[in-house]
Amino acid sequence: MIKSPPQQKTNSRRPARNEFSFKAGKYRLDLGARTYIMGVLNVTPDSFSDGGTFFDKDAAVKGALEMAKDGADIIDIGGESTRPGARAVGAGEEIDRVLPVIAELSKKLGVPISVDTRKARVAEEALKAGAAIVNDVSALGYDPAMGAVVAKYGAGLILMHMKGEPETMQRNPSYGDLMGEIIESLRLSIEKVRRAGVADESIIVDPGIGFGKTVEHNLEILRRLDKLGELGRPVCVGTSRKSFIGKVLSLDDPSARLAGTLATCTVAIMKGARLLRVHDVREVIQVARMTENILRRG
Ligand code: HH2
Repeated sequence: MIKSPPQQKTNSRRPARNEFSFKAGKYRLDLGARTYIMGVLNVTPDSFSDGGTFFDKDAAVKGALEMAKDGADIIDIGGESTRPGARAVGAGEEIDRVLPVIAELSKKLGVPISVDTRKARVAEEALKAGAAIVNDVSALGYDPAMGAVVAKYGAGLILMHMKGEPETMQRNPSYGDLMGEIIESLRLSIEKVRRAGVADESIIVDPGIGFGKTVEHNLEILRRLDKLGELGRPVCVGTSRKSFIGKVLSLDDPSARLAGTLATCTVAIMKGARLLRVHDVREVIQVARMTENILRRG
């Protein structure tokens, strides 16, 4: 029988309990109680894993409702692929893709909707239509107006680290001190959004697996994820089906990377992650509950 797990004890500095409380619009999530799961829904023709699957509005709505039924705590909706080499999409086109889906889901879903965008205009339209969280993979690096929009709506904000731009970020990325540079960059982003009026309790940080990182960098981030505890905010991780898993396991097809994804999720939870961004909601929830039970009994 699954009982609710206690606090995990794996962060190098143990954050205070209120550091796990996440406020996003009308929602308050207690990320200290258990690992939260964010289902990925890309309303795009070209995302690396689910591209095309949810490009049709009805398919997207159905997919999101299924993920929620499977137990997803948040649905993350994106209208622009940020995979390496992806073509950038204009704000108008991105809005046309995500808005109808968010508008319909906000009436039907009982869990918060997150919009995966780097553009303040897209974020504002999504928040008006009922989204509660903005997932900015550029951590305000792309559009400095993002902080003010998030503050205006009292939304939640995921700040993700990315080195460079999606088009070129995988051309030989290098770091002197990988974790130190990620933490410093996220610290500056936190300061920026604070100045824009975003409350600390509405901020989550993410090391940005695969965004300007080699296979070795991604593996090291997972090994040393607990270092991010220094930032005093909950940590989100998105490893799901990503190419570093394909490279380690020699699997070209992203949908064949489930077992590898589950291994990365287990390690991420052990190293303090509070939110996992995944395609395979049902399977990852089982991994999360199992891992939490082991940690509690350890
Ligand atoms: N990864 C992707 C997109 N958004 N957001 C956060 N916070 N963390 C991540 O690791 C992350 C993210 C890339 O994956 P995906 O959306 O599945 O593919 P694509 O960018 O091709 O749409």
